[in-house]
Amino acid sequence: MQSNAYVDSAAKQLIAAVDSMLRELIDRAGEYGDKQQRITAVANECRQLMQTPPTILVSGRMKAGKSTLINALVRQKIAETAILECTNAVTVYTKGAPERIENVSLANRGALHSAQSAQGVADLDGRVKVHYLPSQALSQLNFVDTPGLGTVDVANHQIVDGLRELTRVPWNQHGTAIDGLIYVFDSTLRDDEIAHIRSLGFTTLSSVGVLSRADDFGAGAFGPSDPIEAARNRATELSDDYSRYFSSVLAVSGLMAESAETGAITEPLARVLSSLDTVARDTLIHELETEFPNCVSASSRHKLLEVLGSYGVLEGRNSASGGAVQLQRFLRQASGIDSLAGHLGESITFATVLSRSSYVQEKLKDLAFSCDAAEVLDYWEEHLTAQQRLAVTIYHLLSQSSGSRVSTEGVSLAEETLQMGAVEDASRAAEIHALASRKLLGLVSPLEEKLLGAVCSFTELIAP
Ligand SMILES: Nc1nc2c(ncn2[C@@H]2O[C@H](COP(=O)(O)OP(=O)(O)OP(=O)(O)O)[C@@H](O)[C@H]2O)c(=O)[nH]1
Ligand SMILES: [Mg+2]
Repeated sequence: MQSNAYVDSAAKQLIAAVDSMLRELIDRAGEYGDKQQRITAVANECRQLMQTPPTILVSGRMKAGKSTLINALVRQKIAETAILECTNAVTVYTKGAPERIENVSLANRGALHSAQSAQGVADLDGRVKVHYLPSQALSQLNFVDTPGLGTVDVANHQIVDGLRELTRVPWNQHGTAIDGLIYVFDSTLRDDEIAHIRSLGFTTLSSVGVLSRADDFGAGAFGPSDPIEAARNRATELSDDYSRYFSSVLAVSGLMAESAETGAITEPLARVLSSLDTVARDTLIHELETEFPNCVSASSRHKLLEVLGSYGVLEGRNSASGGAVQLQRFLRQASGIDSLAGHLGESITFATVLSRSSYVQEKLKDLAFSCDAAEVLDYWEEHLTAQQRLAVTIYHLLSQSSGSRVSTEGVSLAEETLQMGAVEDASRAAEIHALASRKLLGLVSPLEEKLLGAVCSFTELIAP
């Protein structure tokens, strides 16, 4: 895995390089006579796109904990959550003031590939909203909440079916489509979930799996072993098992993170919890299972379980004696939300920047052709480093590879190359280089040949 600093700066450097290229293009657009306006418009649109935070779709089976997770990530209780099925629209959460909710009409947006996709998008009309709110957390990422898979509600089922079209349609005036996926699940993926994930069409690099309800994993909080630790171990195994779908699988307790991040941990709550610190564990487990316990009032028991879950009550007692701040710190740390936020901010953001850079490059090619201005392509060469250009090329080829023309091994080599990025892991780069070169010899598909060729050039830069 890459070091945090690298990916962060790699994404920033790539944005800066593409931006300086676009600015030069705008400055010199006058040289293209009557094409000036067109070139300027395209370059401005691309600049806007590069600056827009990535938009991440949150999907998963009904009641998997999607809305709870969004609240935790946005640090505000904005999405409705409940024990019964409750999300029945697609809502994009994005930064904006004043706070408001707008309906999006999708019918006229973007080029749709077929009558079938037009129908899919039409079915979503009136069920997609954008919720603008002045939240600091939303300056880094936008989130999209969705109804769950496996619903028997016909309208919700139609929405989930339509998501595969939605991911390709721009939802805002900047032409931004959905960039990445958080898939929320609580044990293993079933066949319909795998088919759904594939249909959404994201590359592995842009997708992360969340093993949710980590606080309730396995035998749960009352069981013999720590559920969060067990969930983390399981997530590590699943990262390998599901490497075809996700860049990583992370164990998260959405409930504990939501409570920690949205102001639910008050001093009175911490005080009640800390009063339980001296109660023996077995006694407390028994008390929590009865509706009218002896050690706290029935309403306090209800409130504690609602906000903290059983694990939070049992394991948070000790921290609670240090007050609300310490309890909140414990919950956040145990919830695993920081690892997820880190992954979104690094890997998925980097993948988004690569994907958008690739879009900009395609736009330049269009301009070069339609404005008879082949020189604009030189700007790309001049402003981006060889490493940046190769990374964009690999990403571009990868995004074309979802089909059978490239072997899964070819795809995973390319993805690993990008993930490794230029952490300058020379020995790993040399290994991948050797593998890719060997594979190149026996190739039949032109796309795979290009992909592995790019991997070879990229790894050569890292490990000459
Ligand atoms: N113990 C525990 N409960 C959770 C966790 N995440 C969510 N829940 C609870 O599970 C229930 C469903 O959570 P939601 O966030 O509404 O789930 P959802 O996937 O958005 O549900 P739908 O939108 O109806 O498909 C709520 O009562 C949450 O409090 C978690 O990490 N641990
Ligand atoms: Mg929901």
